[in-house]
Amino acid sequence: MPAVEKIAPEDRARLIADLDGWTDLAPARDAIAKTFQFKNFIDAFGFMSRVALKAEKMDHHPEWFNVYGKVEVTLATHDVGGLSALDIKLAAFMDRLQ
Ligand code: H2B
Repeated sequence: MPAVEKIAPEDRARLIADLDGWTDLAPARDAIAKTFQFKNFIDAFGFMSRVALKAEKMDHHPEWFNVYGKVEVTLATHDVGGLSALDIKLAAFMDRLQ
């Protein structure tokens, strides 16, 4: 049994709604996504650097794509093939940095 588990279907919508502006990608994919917009590359990269340190601590890593001040983030837990509490935790951390 994996250390983390998929979020139960009955909890999913509420947990995502409690975050700040994350989109549920289901049914296309069991994942959440958000685009962060910063005023320039340095601010975007600063955000990514802080998230990178947190991700390493959590051993839980984002999928992301950066162009100048824009950072497109997708969160999913590859080990369980879907969304877990780790994704919610990392998403909330990113929201606090915004
Ligand atoms: N990140 C994400 N997003 N999902 C995972 O399942 C995952 C991870 N697993 N980071 C971790 C690393 C695992 O591969 C290592 C071996 O602990």
